Amino acid sequence: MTAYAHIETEIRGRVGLIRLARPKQLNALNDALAHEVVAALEAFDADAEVGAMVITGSEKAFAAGADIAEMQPKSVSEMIVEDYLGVWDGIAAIQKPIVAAVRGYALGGGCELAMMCDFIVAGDDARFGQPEIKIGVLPGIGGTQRLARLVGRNLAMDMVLTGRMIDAAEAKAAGLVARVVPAAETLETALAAAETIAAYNLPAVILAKEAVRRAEETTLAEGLRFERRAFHAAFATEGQKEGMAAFLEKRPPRFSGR
Ligand code: DAK
Repeated sequence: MTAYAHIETEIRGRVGLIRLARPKQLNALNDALAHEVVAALEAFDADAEVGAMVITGSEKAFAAGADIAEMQPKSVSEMIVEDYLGVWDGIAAIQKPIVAAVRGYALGGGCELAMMCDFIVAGDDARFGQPEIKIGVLPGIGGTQRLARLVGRNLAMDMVLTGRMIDAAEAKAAGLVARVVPAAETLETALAAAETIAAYNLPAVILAKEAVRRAEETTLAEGLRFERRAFHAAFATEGQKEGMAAFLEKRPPRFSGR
């Protein structure tokens, strides 16, 4: 497995696990770490032994945001020419589902990274925020767009304009996270969810992820048309025949991944 400097990766069962590993900086997202996370996701996406991924951080912080020390001296020309942190756009091209397991702080780019994942499992000690306004800027990798779509304009404006953090319970009530669990169970819950996903018919999983993602980007009519065609396409997979036959024969399915 590739050696990384700022993250740790491993495969557990059929799940590719990525742990952000800059604990002293509360997993602040520097440029090198961003490249490593996207490279690791791409490697897992291409690995037939992996069916889903989990991204996690430490107990204290999923990630406290982009690395302020790295960012502070940058000129606008550098930001534009380097496309600083633009590498995160690569997550949108990952086909297999990604679950975020969040404990502690998920702030700024950390909250944005969690939102780029397909769903969030939060420990009851998780705290989410977009505090960029406090350091003179604004969210830059989706914090104004994904947050507003997930929680609505009122709470998004509150968080983005005041920098207020919300706790796991408020995040759950607002629809930012899928599940809240006791803090110590966060990673195992996310891994179990990912393992469940990884056991299903992979082409159907990929189509299902893509169809739900469409809901954020298109009209209802277009989204429904896409869903219908994706549903039809599932009938070209071995997994559809196997899954339905297994149900009728009252036995567990054995999916081939094709
Ligand atoms: N960057 C760099 N270092 C950080 C950091 C960060 N975001 N957050 C924490 N650290 C470092 C601290 O400086 C400290 O380092 P030492 O002093 O030990 O050397 C260490 O981590 C421990 O932090 P604290 O001592 O502050 O710990 P506390 O428990 O007292 O406080 C905290 C925890 C999370 C409340 C606090 O650390 C904090 O407020 N951190 C900053 C949170 C923040 O403002 N996050 C947003 C960052 S801006 C872009 C797209 C996106 C972005 C940028 C560009 N483009 C497309 C171009 C995103 C921007 C952001 O995310």
